[in-house]
Amino acid sequence: CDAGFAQKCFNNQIIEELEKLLKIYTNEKDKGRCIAYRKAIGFIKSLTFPIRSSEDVKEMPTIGEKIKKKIVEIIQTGQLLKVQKLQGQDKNIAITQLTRVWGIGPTTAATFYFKGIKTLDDLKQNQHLLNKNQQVCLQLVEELEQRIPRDEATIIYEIVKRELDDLSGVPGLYKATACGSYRREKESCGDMDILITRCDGKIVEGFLMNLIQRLEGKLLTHHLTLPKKGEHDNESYMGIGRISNQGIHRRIDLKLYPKEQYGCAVLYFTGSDQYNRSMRLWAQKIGFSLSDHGLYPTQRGTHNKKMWKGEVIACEEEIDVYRILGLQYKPPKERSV
Ligand code: DCP
Ligand code: MG
Ligand code: MN
Repeated sequence: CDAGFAQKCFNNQIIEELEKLLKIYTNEKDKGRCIAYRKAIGFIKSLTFPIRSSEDVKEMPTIGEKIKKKIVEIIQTGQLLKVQKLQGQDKNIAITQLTRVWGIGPTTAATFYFKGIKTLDDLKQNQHLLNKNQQVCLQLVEELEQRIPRDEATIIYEIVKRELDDLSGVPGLYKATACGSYRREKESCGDMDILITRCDGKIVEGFLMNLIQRLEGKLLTHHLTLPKKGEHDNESYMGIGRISNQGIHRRIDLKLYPKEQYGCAVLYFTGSDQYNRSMRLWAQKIGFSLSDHGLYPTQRGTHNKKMWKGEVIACEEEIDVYRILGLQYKPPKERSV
């Protein structure tokens, strides 16, 4: 589990091994197994004692017989033969290699594999099959897969805030929040997820694009996706940047939300994804739907199908979401499970 997280984790070895299987089933888009494994992993993470014998596993709810057997195998042998077998398959080895490149997902990786492209070197020989972004990210793959130390992440955040204030001319008119693992107070981050809103509620079209242009040369080095024109109340950017010419290239996401959606957006991008999943389920249970774009009252019919969706409930801050959902506020640091 996470260092620095209040709750101790007693079954790391079991969780790690099951997560390896989950990863493979995710690549294979095996939805049924993914759901079963995610549930089981979530349950085991919540345990406050170490699993030591098959007796401990027997009575566990929401875990099926097959996964129970796997857990016993991990306690007895420290690993899963199934993981060894699947990880060793030619196709899975290739997918693991190819998906190291940002912009190459498991599906694209599988089509490359069937063309005989199995390694990063193979990709370099076949650049013509890659789009511009994939080419850039292939070039920078070793840099982009290094985690960002917290101090450097803070510098990136400060650079964005400074340009934001300079651009708007009124300090404090715009607010920026560094979300993701950074906000969960991790020691290092995979990327930067920075959210922005305008505090007086006004919407200025093209604002994010102006910010991006100012950040060129100061931070940003490559653009992956620019905000779309006409996306006036919600603009989104993905790119790459570094804090100096000697620095390591980092993945940076910037997103602009209207202030009545900001609480939901910050909540969503703070994560973790597992935490979001449980929050969404709770919202559904009590008649709401929750996403990064807002909290809505809903009515659902059979198969949980949405029958009716009401007006968005303004949530400028995370605390508004917690209050409306009748939940106690949880500090970001405790949301990593
Ligand atoms: N998110 C989600 N579901 C996804 C992807 C993302 O709920 N499929 C949310 C939760 C994540 C947040 O967005 O915490 C940011 O996504 P990241 O992939 O950047 O994840 P983290 O910032 O949590 O971790 P990392 O340190 O790897 O960037
Ligand atoms: Mg992140
Ligand atoms: Mn991100």
